[in-house]
Amino acid sequence: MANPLYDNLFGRHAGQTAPFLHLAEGAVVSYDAFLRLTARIAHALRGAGLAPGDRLAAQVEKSPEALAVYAACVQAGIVFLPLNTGYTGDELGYFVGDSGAKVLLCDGAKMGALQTVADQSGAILMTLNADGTGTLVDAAKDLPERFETAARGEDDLAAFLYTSGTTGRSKGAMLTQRNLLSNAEVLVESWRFTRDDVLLHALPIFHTHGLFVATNIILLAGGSMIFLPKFEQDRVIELLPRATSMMGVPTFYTRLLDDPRFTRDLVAHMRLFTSGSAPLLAETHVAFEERTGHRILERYGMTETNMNTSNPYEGARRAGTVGFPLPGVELKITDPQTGAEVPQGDIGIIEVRGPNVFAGYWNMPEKTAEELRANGFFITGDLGMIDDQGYVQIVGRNKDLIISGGYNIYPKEIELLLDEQPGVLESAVVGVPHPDFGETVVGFLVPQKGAVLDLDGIAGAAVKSLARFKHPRKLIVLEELPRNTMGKVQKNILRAEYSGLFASA
Ligand code: MCA
Ligand code: AMP
Repeated sequence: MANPLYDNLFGRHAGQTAPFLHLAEGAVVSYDAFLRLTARIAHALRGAGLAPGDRLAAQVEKSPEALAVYAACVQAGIVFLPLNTGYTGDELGYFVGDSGAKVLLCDGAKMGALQTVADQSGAILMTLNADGTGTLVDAAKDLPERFETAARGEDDLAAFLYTSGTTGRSKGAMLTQRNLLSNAEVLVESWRFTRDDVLLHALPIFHTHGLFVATNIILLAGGSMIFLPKFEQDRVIELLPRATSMMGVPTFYTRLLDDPRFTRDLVAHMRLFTSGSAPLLAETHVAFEERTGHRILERYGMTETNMNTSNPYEGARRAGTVGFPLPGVELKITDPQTGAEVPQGDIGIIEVRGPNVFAGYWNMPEKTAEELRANGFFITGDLGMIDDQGYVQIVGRNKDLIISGGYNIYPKEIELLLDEQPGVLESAVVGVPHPDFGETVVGFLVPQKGAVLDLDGIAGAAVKSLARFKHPRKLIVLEELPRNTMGKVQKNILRAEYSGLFASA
């Protein structure tokens, strides 16, 4: 029976002994071994009561088994919901409850803390540890190595990815099989991936970039990945000579450029470096070319839309631009007030339409209607323009969003927490430039009249509730927040005034 995503990414490799994953110390997982593991896990998930359309939430470290859980979900028709390993129990409780996940898969070390989260939403708790052990793998151990692939159509849901919202409530972006497959097909073609490619994979696999862009491309092309648990500079430098291609967020490239071992010779054989998830500074692009002779290929995407635009594989990769709309993707720039298309060269909101664009936000029809027009165009919230040669440039954001090391942070979520703290009258959270993470979080606090703020206590409250990457790296007390005549907080003034805070961090 048909299941387009499984059949095209996974099923077609059945029986193939070619390498899929290269692990530490020379270990290799072949396609065949990976698919047999996948089938066993699919049986175990079915045995745990998961039927097609049910959700599985996973907060697990990167491992071949974790990737096989994704594959098993696709094969069994289960909606895969990967979660950042940094999320706290509080954050997780929302995702599991909102999505109605039937299974919460977590690291064994977190079991104690997460049992309550699972119980509160009636989910079954299963474990998968970084070393590939755990109750899920135990349950899968003796199960059959063939699984009858669940029949799914292109409009069926394959994954939920939660993205934070401007109101502080995260939204589950519903991604269909068509969204994922069409984008992978276009990217394989556009970036010329083949079975000869060996991708150095150092991204996390709980986001679009590492899971769908990197992994789905390699699966479709039949290539292999050097599968690192995370971006670890020494390992990356050591293994680059064995790779043909690498995908990264800008922080990967600035860190590599800071390393004298990262030389032209080291990467002379490489075919492709791509960058995305956050703006790549033009100066990084230029420095990278001067050092290596390679021009990084920058592309632009979103959780809700997968990849939208890309610089060309052949042709000029222009620093400071994200290239052209990908084949099948329509892109226009519109006036934020009227929604009308603006003349070429003018700045406005980037809107996109195509098979890559998601099916809406889970259980949030109003939010979906606000951002996804009836005519199929998605309002990205990014500000951009199309230059005279057709290249798209992102010039800013019409949404209050901070991107730190490729992770999105919505200030509202942090402000809500800061506002609740003893003695705080109000707060504002902004992103300021950071040499390593691109941007980082700074919290401004206005005390209630006569109150003296306990900044350590406030920082502690953030630690308890929010993932580490969202913690304000600095809390600053102000007498009042700058406001315009309409009373709106002028975050641009705070950003400008404190832009040098981490200049030499
Ligand atoms: C780790 N920390 C961070 C971040 N990562 N803080 C802020 N921002 C971050 N991104 C914390 C750590 O917990 C640690 O805390 C401290 O900062 C320094 O850690 P360090 O060891 O330097 O960090 P790291 O573990 O090396 O991680 C940095 C990283 C990682 C390699 C840049 O964040 C990463 O892999 N980012 C990629 C994100 C990504 O894949 N985004 C794609 C989203 P402490 O000091 O307390 O220990 S998908 C997307 O955006 C769209 C669709 C797209 O277009 O792709
Ligand atoms: P996410 O919600 O994690 O999928 O992040 C999507 C956001 O990341 C986009 O709306 C952009 O603001 C930003 N983004 C992704 N790629 C780029 C890029 N190449 N340049 C600038 N911003 C980017």
